[in-house]
Amino acid sequence: MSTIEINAEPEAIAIEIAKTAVVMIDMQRDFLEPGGFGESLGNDVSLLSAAIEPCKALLDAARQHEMLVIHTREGHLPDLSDAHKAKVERGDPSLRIGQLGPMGRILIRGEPGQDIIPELYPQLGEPVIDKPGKGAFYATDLQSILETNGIENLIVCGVTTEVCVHTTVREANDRGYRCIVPGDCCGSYIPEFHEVGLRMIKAQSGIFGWVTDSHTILTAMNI
Ligand code: TIU
Repeated sequence: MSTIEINAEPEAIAIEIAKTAVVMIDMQRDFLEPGGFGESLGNDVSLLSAAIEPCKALLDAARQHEMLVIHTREGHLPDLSDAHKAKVERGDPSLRIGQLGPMGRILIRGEPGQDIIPELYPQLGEPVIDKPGKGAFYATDLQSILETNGIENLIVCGVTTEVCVHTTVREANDRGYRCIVPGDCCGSYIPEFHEVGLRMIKAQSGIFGWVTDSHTILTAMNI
């Protein structure tokens, strides 16, 4: 049973590797590549690419340590029966969820754009959770997967910092999980929100969790 200590803010945290999962939030083509949902909302998607290499390094280390790795994908059923009207109705009508774009129907399960980017593609056996909401716990099996695997701590990476990463960290916090967020493994279309989002997690004695970076985690893992 190996325990590591990760230097973090507001303070270092000791975690048992076997009780810790890496959760990759929504590293999908729809958010990171041109022509997808992220761009349809008026964003510069190139701002998210800096997170890819740190995520890859962390994924490699987690796999080497046989940690549980979980991937999530935001997306909806082809008939949109799991998409609230209030969500679908936003943005340019020709570019909304379910409309046809260069990577298939925007944010629809099974379409090329909804899949995870090739650089961070899941390996066989790693759970991939399709989620209709911003949080990874809402209307998914995430909690039961974590419970089945005896997980107590989450290393939460992905995009975007202030939307799906933050919502998931808040949901996880209320369910009793310790959340560690490596800031360089996250990204936002709005750099200011990325910075403030991280500050919000670690403020007030770590009100939602701990903030660190990928190098510090890799060092703690002796990689
Ligand atoms: N995955 C995720 O964060 N979904 C979003 O819609 N994010 C935005 O920042 N728009």
